[in-house]
Amino acid sequence: MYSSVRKALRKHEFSWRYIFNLSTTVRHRVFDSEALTEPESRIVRSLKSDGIAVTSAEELLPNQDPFEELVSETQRVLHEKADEIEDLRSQANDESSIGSKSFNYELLGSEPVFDPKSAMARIALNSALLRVADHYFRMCVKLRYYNVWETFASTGASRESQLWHVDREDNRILKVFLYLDDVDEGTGPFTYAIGTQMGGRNRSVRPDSFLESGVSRTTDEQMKAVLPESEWLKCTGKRGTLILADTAGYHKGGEARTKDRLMFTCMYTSPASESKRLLKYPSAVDVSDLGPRQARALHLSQR
Ligand SMILES: O=C(O)CCC(=O)C(=O)O
Repeated sequence: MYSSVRKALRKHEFSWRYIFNLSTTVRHRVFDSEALTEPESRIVRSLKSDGIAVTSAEELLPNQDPFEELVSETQRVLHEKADEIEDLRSQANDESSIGSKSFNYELLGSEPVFDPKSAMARIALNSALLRVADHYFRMCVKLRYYNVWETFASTGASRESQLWHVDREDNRILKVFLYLDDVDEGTGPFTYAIGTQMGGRNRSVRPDSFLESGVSRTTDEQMKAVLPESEWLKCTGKRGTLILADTAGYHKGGEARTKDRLMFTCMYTSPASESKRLLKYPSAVDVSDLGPRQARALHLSQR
Protein backbone atom coordinates (compact mmCIF):
# COMPACT_ATOMS: atom_id res chain seq x y z
CA MET A 1 0.00 0.00 0.00
CA TYR A 2 2.69 2.46 1.12
CA SER A 3 4.83 1.63 -1.90
CA SER A 4 1.96 2.07 -4.37
CA VAL A 5 1.18 5.54 -2.90
CA ARG A 6 4.85 6.41 -3.12
CA LYS A 7 4.94 5.22 -6.74
CA ALA A 8 1.86 7.30 -7.62
CA LEU A 9 3.36 10.39 -5.94
CA ARG A 10 6.62 9.94 -7.83
CA LYS A 11 4.76 9.93 -11.15
CA HIS A 12 2.96 13.16 -10.38
CA GLU A 13 4.99 16.18 -11.50
CA PHE A 14 4.33 18.33 -8.44
CA SER A 15 5.20 15.72 -5.81
CA TRP A 16 8.07 14.37 -7.91
CA ARG A 17 9.62 17.82 -7.78
CA TYR A 18 8.55 19.21 -4.42
CA ILE A 19 8.67 16.07 -2.28
CA PHE A 20 11.22 13.78 -3.86
CA ASN A 21 13.50 16.37 -5.45
CA LEU A 22 12.96 19.40 -3.21
CA SER A 23 16.51 20.13 -2.09
CA THR A 24 17.97 19.81 -5.58
CA THR A 25 15.21 22.04 -7.01
CA VAL A 26 15.85 24.70 -4.36
CA ARG A 27 19.61 24.46 -4.84
CA HIS A 28 19.21 25.00 -8.57
CA ARG A 29 16.84 27.94 -8.08
CA VAL A 30 18.92 29.68 -5.42
CA PHE A 31 22.48 29.04 -6.52
CA ASP A 32 22.32 28.43 -10.25
CA SER A 33 22.46 31.94 -11.61
CA GLU A 34 24.95 31.27 -14.41
CA ALA A 35 23.41 32.47 -17.70
CA LEU A 36 22.99 30.06 -20.59
CA THR A 37 24.70 30.73 -23.91
CA GLU A 38 22.46 31.26 -26.96
CA PRO A 39 22.75 27.63 -28.24
CA GLU A 40 22.12 26.30 -24.72
CA SER A 41 18.95 28.42 -24.35
CA ARG A 42 17.70 27.25 -27.75
CA ILE A 43 18.29 23.60 -26.80
CA VAL A 44 16.45 23.98 -23.48
CA ARG A 45 13.51 25.66 -25.29
CA SER A 46 13.39 22.87 -27.85
CA LEU A 47 13.52 20.18 -25.13
CA LYS A 48 10.67 21.85 -23.27
CA SER A 49 8.44 22.15 -26.34
CA ASP A 50 9.37 19.03 -28.34
CA GLY A 51 11.22 16.74 -25.91
CA ILE A 52 14.19 16.70 -28.29
CA ALA A 53 16.90 19.04 -29.58
CA VAL A 54 19.42 18.38 -32.31
CA THR A 55 22.71 20.28 -32.47
CA SER A 56 26.36 19.40 -33.09
CA ALA A 57 29.46 18.85 -30.99
CA GLU A 58 30.95 21.82 -32.80
CA GLU A 59 28.13 24.14 -31.74
CA LEU A 60 27.56 23.02 -28.17
CA LEU A 61 31.08 22.08 -27.14
CA PRO A 62 33.36 24.56 -28.93
CA ASN A 63 37.01 25.06 -27.87
CA GLN A 64 36.92 22.61 -24.96
CA ASP A 65 35.59 19.92 -27.25
CA PRO A 66 37.27 16.55 -26.58
CA PHE A 67 35.34 15.16 -29.57
CA GLU A 68 38.40 14.11 -31.59
CA GLU A 69 39.89 12.59 -28.45
CA LEU A 70 36.65 10.66 -27.95
CA VAL A 71 36.90 9.33 -31.51
CA SER A 72 40.54 8.19 -30.95
CA GLU A 73 39.69 6.68 -27.54
CA THR A 74 36.83 4.77 -29.21
CA GLN A 75 39.02 3.53 -32.07
CA ARG A 76 41.59 2.30 -29.55
CA VAL A 77 38.99 0.29 -27.60
CA LEU A 78 37.46 -1.06 -30.83
CA HIS A 79 40.91 -2.26 -31.89
CA GLU A 80 41.65 -3.86 -28.49
CA LYS A 81 38.32 -5.67 -28.42
CA ALA A 82 38.17 -6.57 -32.11
CA ASP A 83 37.92 -10.36 -31.54
CA GLU A 84 35.20 -10.07 -28.90
CA ILE A 85 33.26 -7.66 -31.15
CA GLU A 86 33.44 -10.02 -34.15
CA ASP A 87 32.08 -12.83 -31.95
CA LEU A 88 29.19 -10.68 -30.78
CA ARG A 89 28.45 -9.37 -34.25
CA SER A 90 27.61 -12.93 -35.28
CA GLN A 91 24.87 -12.94 -32.60
CA ALA A 92 23.29 -9.64 -33.71
CA ASN A 93 20.39 -11.44 -35.42
CA ASP A 94 19.68 -13.77 -32.50
CA GLU A 95 16.02 -13.08 -31.85
CA SER A 96 15.93 -15.62 -29.01
CA SER A 97 18.02 -13.30 -26.85
CA ILE A 98 15.32 -10.63 -26.31
CA GLY A 99 16.33 -8.42 -23.39
CA SER A 100 20.05 -8.52 -24.08
CA LYS A 101 20.04 -6.22 -27.15
CA SER A 102 22.50 -8.49 -28.92
CA PHE A 103 22.63 -5.98 -31.83
CA ASN A 104 24.18 -3.38 -29.54
CA TYR A 105 27.73 -3.60 -28.18
CA GLU A 106 28.59 -1.39 -25.19
CA LEU A 107 32.28 -0.53 -25.39
CA LEU A 108 32.64 -0.03 -21.63
CA GLY A 109 30.39 -2.96 -20.71
CA SER A 110 27.06 -2.66 -18.92
CA GLU A 111 28.54 -1.11 -15.75
CA PRO A 112 31.21 1.40 -16.84
CA VAL A 113 33.88 2.40 -14.34
CA PHE A 114 34.11 6.16 -13.91
CA ASP A 115 37.39 7.61 -15.16
CA PRO A 116 37.42 11.41 -14.85
CA LYS A 117 40.37 11.71 -17.23
CA SER A 118 38.70 9.87 -20.11
CA ALA A 119 37.22 11.85 -23.02
CA MET A 120 33.90 10.04 -22.43
CA ALA A 121 33.64 11.26 -18.82
CA ARG A 122 34.74 14.76 -19.78
CA ILE A 123 32.02 14.99 -22.42
CA ALA A 124 29.35 13.61 -20.06
CA LEU A 125 30.41 16.13 -17.42
CA ASN A 126 30.91 18.98 -19.86
CA SER A 127 29.58 22.26 -18.40
CA ALA A 128 27.42 23.03 -21.45
CA LEU A 129 25.63 19.66 -21.31
CA LEU A 130 25.18 19.85 -17.54
CA ARG A 131 23.86 23.44 -17.73
CA VAL A 132 21.32 22.33 -20.36
CA ALA A 133 20.31 19.30 -18.29
CA ASP A 134 20.03 21.29 -15.03
CA HIS A 135 17.91 23.99 -16.72
CA TYR A 136 15.70 21.48 -18.49
CA PHE A 137 15.00 19.62 -15.23
CA ARG A 138 15.08 22.86 -13.17
CA MET A 139 17.17 20.97 -10.63
CA CYS A 140 20.72 19.65 -10.32
CA VAL A 141 20.72 16.39 -12.26
CA LYS A 142 22.67 13.18 -11.74
CA LEU A 143 24.77 11.50 -14.40
CA ARG A 144 23.72 7.83 -14.50
CA TYR A 145 26.14 6.47 -17.09
CA TYR A 146 28.16 7.16 -20.19
CA ASN A 147 29.29 4.72 -22.85
CA VAL A 148 29.96 4.26 -26.55
CA TRP A 149 27.68 1.90 -28.45
CA GLU A 150 28.46 0.04 -31.62
CA THR A 151 25.09 -0.95 -33.05
CA PHE A 152 25.57 -3.82 -35.50
CA ALA A 153 23.74 -3.85 -38.80
CA SER A 154 21.17 -6.62 -38.39
CA THR A 155 18.36 -8.26 -40.30
CA GLY A 156 15.03 -9.64 -39.11
CA ALA A 157 11.98 -8.06 -37.55
CA SER A 158 12.38 -4.92 -35.43
CA ARG A 159 12.84 -5.83 -31.79
CA GLU A 160 13.65 -4.33 -28.37
CA SER A 161 14.70 -0.65 -28.60
CA GLN A 162 14.22 -0.75 -32.40
CA LEU A 163 10.50 -0.54 -31.56
CA TRP A 164 8.75 2.48 -30.02
CA HIS A 165 8.90 2.55 -26.22
CA VAL A 166 9.24 4.92 -23.28
CA ASP A 167 11.91 4.73 -20.59
CA ARG A 168 10.55 4.48 -17.06
CA GLU A 169 13.41 5.35 -14.75
CA ASP A 170 12.09 8.85 -14.06
CA ASN A 171 9.50 11.46 -15.11
CA ARG A 172 12.13 13.24 -17.17
CA ILE A 173 15.16 11.39 -18.55
CA LEU A 174 17.70 13.25 -20.61
CA LYS A 175 19.75 11.07 -22.95
CA VAL A 176 22.54 12.38 -25.16
CA PHE A 177 23.44 10.63 -28.41
CA LEU A 178 26.57 11.88 -30.19
CA TYR A 179 27.24 10.29 -33.58
CA LEU A 180 30.87 9.33 -34.15
CA ASP A 181 30.19 8.50 -37.81
CA ASP A 182 27.60 9.69 -40.34
CA VAL A 183 24.18 8.15 -39.69
CA ASP A 184 21.77 7.71 -42.59
CA GLU A 185 18.46 5.82 -42.92
CA GLY A 186 20.28 2.47 -43.06
CA THR A 187 22.38 3.15 -39.96
CA GLY A 188 19.51 2.99 -37.44
CA PRO A 189 18.94 6.68 -36.63
CA PHE A 190 17.52 7.62 -33.24
CA THR A 191 13.85 8.55 -33.78
CA TYR A 192 11.55 10.53 -31.48
CA ALA A 193 7.79 11.12 -31.27
CA ILE A 194 7.76 14.89 -30.86
CA GLY A 195 5.98 16.32 -27.82
CA THR A 196 5.44 13.00 -26.00
CA GLN A 197 7.54 14.08 -23.00
CA MET A 198 5.93 15.26 -19.73
CA GLY A 199 4.12 18.52 -20.50
CA GLY A 200 4.48 18.05 -24.29
CA ARG A 201 1.68 18.59 -26.81
CA ASN A 202 1.45 14.87 -27.64
CA ARG A 203 1.87 13.59 -24.08
CA SER A 204 -1.61 12.11 -24.05
CA VAL A 205 -1.12 9.82 -27.10
CA ARG A 206 -1.65 6.21 -26.09
CA PRO A 207 -0.65 3.93 -28.96
CA ASP A 208 -1.54 0.26 -28.85
CA SER A 209 1.32 -1.90 -27.72
CA PHE A 210 2.33 -5.48 -27.08
CA LEU A 211 4.54 -7.09 -24.46
CA GLU A 212 7.95 -8.26 -25.52
CA SER A 213 9.51 -10.18 -22.62
CA GLY A 214 7.47 -8.07 -20.22
CA VAL A 215 8.37 -4.73 -21.85
CA SER A 216 5.74 -2.64 -23.64
CA ARG A 217 6.61 -2.00 -27.31
CA THR A 218 4.76 -0.27 -30.14
CA THR A 219 5.16 -0.89 -33.88
CA ASP A 220 5.27 1.89 -36.51
CA GLU A 221 1.74 0.97 -37.60
CA GLN A 222 0.44 1.24 -34.05
CA MET A 223 2.18 4.59 -33.59
CA LYS A 224 0.92 5.90 -36.94
CA ALA A 225 -2.65 5.22 -35.83
CA VAL A 226 -2.35 7.87 -33.09
CA LEU A 227 0.50 10.14 -34.22
CA PRO A 228 1.23 11.02 -37.88
CA GLU A 229 4.74 10.57 -39.25
CA SER A 230 5.04 14.35 -39.55
CA GLU A 231 5.40 14.30 -35.74
CA TRP A 232 8.28 11.77 -35.82
CA LEU A 233 11.79 13.16 -35.86
CA LYS A 234 14.20 10.75 -37.50
CA CYS A 235 17.68 11.95 -36.56
CA THR A 236 19.90 11.13 -39.51
CA GLY A 237 23.02 13.27 -39.38
CA LYS A 238 26.69 13.76 -39.98
CA ARG A 239 29.49 12.68 -37.66
CA GLY A 240 29.37 15.10 -34.71
CA THR A 241 25.56 15.35 -34.67
CA LEU A 242 24.50 15.73 -31.04
CA ILE A 243 20.98 14.74 -30.00
CA LEU A 244 19.43 15.47 -26.62
CA ALA A 245 16.14 13.72 -25.99
CA ASP A 246 13.79 13.18 -23.08
CA THR A 247 13.35 9.43 -23.39
CA ALA A 248 10.43 9.37 -20.96
CA GLY A 249 8.70 10.27 -24.27
CA TYR A 250 8.24 7.74 -27.11
CA HIS A 251 11.39 6.90 -29.05
CA LYS A 252 13.19 4.09 -30.84
CA GLY A 253 16.46 3.57 -32.72
CA GLY A 254 19.30 1.26 -33.58
CA GLU A 255 17.57 -0.52 -36.44
CA ALA A 256 20.80 -0.50 -38.45
CA ARG A 257 20.41 -2.43 -41.71
CA THR A 258 23.23 -1.44 -44.03
CA LYS A 259 26.00 -0.06 -41.81
CA ASP A 260 26.99 -0.27 -38.11
CA ARG A 261 26.27 2.81 -36.03
CA LEU A 262 28.88 4.18 -33.64
CA MET A 263 27.78 6.69 -31.01
CA PHE A 264 28.58 8.08 -27.61
CA THR A 265 25.69 8.17 -25.15
CA CYS A 266 25.06 9.32 -21.60
CA MET A 267 22.02 9.72 -19.38
CA TYR A 268 20.92 12.24 -16.72
CA THR A 269 17.97 11.89 -14.34
CA SER A 270 16.69 13.60 -11.23
CA PRO A 271 18.47 12.60 -7.99
CA ALA A 272 15.30 10.80 -6.84
CA SER A 273 15.18 8.48 -9.84
CA GLU A 274 15.22 4.82 -8.92
CA SER A 275 17.37 4.10 -11.94
CA LYS A 276 19.93 1.39 -11.33
CA ARG A 277 23.34 2.87 -10.44
CA LEU A 278 25.21 1.85 -13.59
CA LEU A 279 28.34 3.95 -13.23
CA LYS A 280 30.85 2.40 -10.84
CA TYR A 281 33.23 4.61 -8.90
CA PRO A 282 36.71 3.27 -8.02
CA SER A 283 37.54 3.91 -4.34
CA ALA A 284 40.53 6.17 -5.07
CA VAL A 285 39.07 8.27 -7.86
CA ASP A 286 40.69 11.71 -8.13
CA VAL A 287 38.02 14.35 -8.77
CA SER A 288 40.06 17.35 -7.64
CA ASP A 289 39.87 18.89 -11.14
CA LEU A 290 36.06 18.86 -11.23
CA GLY A 291 33.99 22.00 -10.68
CA PRO A 292 30.99 22.12 -8.29
CA ARG A 293 28.41 21.43 -11.02
CA GLN A 294 30.34 18.35 -12.13
CA ALA A 295 30.78 17.10 -8.56
CA ARG A 296 27.05 17.52 -7.89
CA ALA A 297 26.23 15.41 -10.95
CA LEU A 298 28.13 12.43 -9.55
CA HIS A 299 27.18 10.03 -6.78
CA LEU A 300 30.46 10.26 -4.95
CA SER A 301 29.15 10.78 -1.42
CA GLN A 302 26.83 7.76 -1.69
CA ARG A 303 29.00 5.24 -3.48
O1 LIG B 1 19.65 3.08 -30.04
C1 LIG B 1 18.82 3.98 -30.14
O2 LIG B 1 18.86 4.84 -31.03
C2 LIG B 1 17.68 4.03 -29.15
C3 LIG B 1 18.17 3.91 -27.76
C4 LIG B 1 17.08 3.79 -26.77
O3 LIG B 1 15.98 3.42 -27.07
C5 LIG B 1 17.34 4.14 -25.40
O4 LIG B 1 18.49 4.45 -25.04
O5 LIG B 1 16.37 4.14 -24.59
